[in-house]
This record gives sequence, C-alpha cells and structure tokens, in this order.
Amino acid sequence: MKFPKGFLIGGATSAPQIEGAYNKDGKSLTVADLKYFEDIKNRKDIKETKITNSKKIKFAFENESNLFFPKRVGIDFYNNYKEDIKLIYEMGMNAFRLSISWSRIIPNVDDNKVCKKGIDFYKNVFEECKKYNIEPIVTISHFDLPYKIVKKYGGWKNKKVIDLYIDYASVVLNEFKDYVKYWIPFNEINATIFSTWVSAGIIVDKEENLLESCYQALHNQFVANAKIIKIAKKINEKFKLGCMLAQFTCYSLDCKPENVLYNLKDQQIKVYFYYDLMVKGVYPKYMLKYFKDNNINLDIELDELELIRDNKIDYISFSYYMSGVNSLTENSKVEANLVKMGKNPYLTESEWGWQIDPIGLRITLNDLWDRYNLPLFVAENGIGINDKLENDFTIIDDNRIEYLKLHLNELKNSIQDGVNVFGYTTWTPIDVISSGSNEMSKRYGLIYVDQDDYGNGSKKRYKKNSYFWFKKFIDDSLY
Ligand code: BGP
Repeated sequence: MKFPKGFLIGGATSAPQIEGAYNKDGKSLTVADLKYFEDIKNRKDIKETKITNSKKIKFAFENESNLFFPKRVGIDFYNNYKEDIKLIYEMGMNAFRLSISWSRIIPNVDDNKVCKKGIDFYKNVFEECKKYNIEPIVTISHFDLPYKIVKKYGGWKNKKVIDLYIDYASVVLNEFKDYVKYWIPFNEINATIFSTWVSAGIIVDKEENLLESCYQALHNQFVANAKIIKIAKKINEKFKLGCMLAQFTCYSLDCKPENVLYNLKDQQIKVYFYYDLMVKGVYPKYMLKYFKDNNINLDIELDELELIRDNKIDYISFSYYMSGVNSLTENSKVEANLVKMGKNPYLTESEWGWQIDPIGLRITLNDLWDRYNLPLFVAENGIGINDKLENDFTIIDDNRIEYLKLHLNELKNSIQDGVNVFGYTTWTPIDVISSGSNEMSKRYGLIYVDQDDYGNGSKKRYKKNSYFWFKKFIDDSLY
C-alpha cells in the first residue's frame, strides 16, 4: 500500500539533543545544559535521573569543570547540519522535524534583544531543507527552557513567562514564515506534569504544592498556545498549528469493570485532557473534579478561557513509543517514556524496558481520529538500541528495522481503516543524546554518530542497515 499523495515522511529531532555549541554565537544556558551524565545511577531505571532538584542544580554549577553535560555537545548539528540534512534527503525523507532554541533567539529572555546569529543559523538550516524539498515541522519549545526563566521567574508557573514566550515565538514565526508551514508550540505538553524540569523549569523540592504548580504551569502553556495560534494565523492563515503529546496508551489489565474504569480515568488525566482542551477549547468537567479532589487551585482568568476557546489547534501530533497496562491492584511496572507503566504479559520490551506494541499505534490512531476528527501526525516513533559500529563500519540494527516495519505497517493499516494521518517522523533520523537518560548509548538513529557517552569520538556519520531499509520503504510507499 502507498501513502496518500502529499504524505510527509521523515525524521524528528530537538535542538538540545542535536545542536551542541551551547555557548556559541550568543546562546545562553538552558535547563537541558544543566543535566550531567554522571547523574545516571542505573540506566535501566532512570527515575532518579529524570528528576532535577535544587541539590543537583547546585552540584552542576559547583562542579561544572569536572562533570560532563551531554546536551552542551549534542551531536554537533550546529556545525554539521549541511551533511546531516543531505543524508536525510538521500534517505528519501521529505520531512524533518526540528526545534528552535529560545536561548539562541532571545538569549537574555526579557530584554527583547534578538540574536541575529541565532536567526541566521536556523535560516541556513531551513535553506538546506528548501534545497532538498524537505518540509520542516518546527517545534517552538522542546525541553530547553532558558535557565534564566527558572532563575528569575521560577519557570512556567509564573504568568509573566506567557508574555516572554509570546515575544520569542512571534520572532520565530515572523523570521521563518517563508520557510515553515507546520508548527508545534510545545513538545509533549503533558510532560509538564511528568518531567517538570525540562518542560516547565519547575524544581521539585521548591514547590509547596508541586502538583498545583505543575498544573498552573500547564495552564499558562495552554494560554500561550492559544495566543500563539492567534498571532500565527494573522501572519499567515495557511499556517498549521498542532498540539504534541507524549501518548501513554494504556489498556485495562483485564475485563474487571473496576479496572476498566480505573484505566479510563487514568487515560483522561494523562492523555485525553490535553487533547480535549486544545481541540474543544474548554476544560473538561472530569478535570475540574480532579483539581478539586487533589487540592489544586489554579489562577485561571476569564479572558484566558476565552482565548483558549477561540484559538484551537489544526492538527494533533504525538509521540508513540510503547503502551502500558492499568489495574486498581498492584501489578509490576516497567520503564516507559517519562513515566513507568504497568507490564503487559503479551508484549516484549526494548533494551530500556519500553514495551513494544505496534498494534497499539493503530488503536491510538483510530481512537484519536474517532474522538477528535482532526488530521493526525505521528511526530515521534522509534526504538533506543545500544548499536555497535562494526570493524567494517556497518551497523547491524535488525531490531530497529523490525520495530519500524511493524509500526509503519500498523500506520498503513490505520489509513486503510479510514484514519486521516498526514505524516510520520521517526525518532530519530540520526543518533542524538537521549532526552530522559542523557546518554549517547541509547541510540534511536538510522544514521550512526561515532561518539560515546562522554562526547569522545570522531563524530563521523555512518549509515546503519535501517537507513537502507527505510530508504527502500519510502521508495515503495510514496507516489
Ligand atoms: C520524547 C522526547 C524526545 C525523545 C524521546 C525519546 O519524550 O520528545 O525528546 O528523546 O522521547 O526519549 P529518550 O531519549 O528519553 O529515550
């Protein structure tokens, strides 16, 4: 089966995981720049690593010269973007999802001084995309809040950050309006609850009522999202703005009604709430009840609710890596994206414990299409593997090929089911620094980067077996 005409297929990345050059050409420090590799205690159980508290921030600053900060180095895309985009093009990809780093555009955050070198960098990147007819899909904020937002404003829970984000995002929309049509204002917006540091700049031990602060931060992001949709449509009414969620598809452990209900409630809070709000433009009633039950009192203004109601998204995008299981009673848990999830006896797991569930992608796509009737875009899907570079410079990543084959097959099945999916970008076209575990060894790419966990290596790029497989898949699947 071929994809519908105009289908976007490519790879997804983020600025903090690829760019490097963390203090070059005026860029200021971000929350991602403060995550140090030595924080990894147990790579297969990274809960502790994901949490950033005041002690860790202090430690990072006091020991800056003795620690290694992987996201300061990335994979040096900043200097290597031409070669990387060419490789992406040669794989047959017609889409490239990337993010812009706020701290390159307005490094001081609140002085409105736009950094020309930052703008130039992204313009050069977009020029390369244009040269190869690659459609860029741009995330405006992807886990790299400028550190100053944390220090001076306490992160996204402060309403002042809405204005600062609007200043930044308006510059981005205006400067890159001739290159970009598809925008994603926030990566995995639900991560604000599960990964508070990178998403919202919230330090867990600094909050009296952590959950309340996180939901306030989230509300502020919803307001910013609505405002930026309004601004974007004035710049170009053809712009398409989408939400982006970490999709935590879960099943009830069994058909016991109590478990089914528990699973439904869990899905409402972790997933549906976000779509419901950004698609329908109102806070769902079940969420207001959840706030009440959990002693969460938010500062929500009437005019903010009107903004949210009047400025809704054009499409839904999400990351899909794995699925989980819910039950009222204790069942064993496995690692998953941002959270832990209940173990499913019918599924196998990746090296990092994420459960592999291709059919779950079809279930998710059907469910979201039925529920919202908005075009869907799979913004991330892929598998972390500790790939090895062989002596003959090949990389045998059959497990990745299998993972992609099965998921893309279910994507095609969903389209045949009648679901409107307009694009798919695999995480990632090229190896990047892992977001959650901050290591290089957890590789997702179809292109191998010769670099270890401490940033050592030639940084040369090599095509993995999956690169050739993907190229053929694209050739066979596009018109
Ligand atoms: C998502 C992020 C990405 C990415 C991916 C894989 O949460 O949007 O930035 O990294 O998950 O996660 P990880 O790198 O932790 O394996």
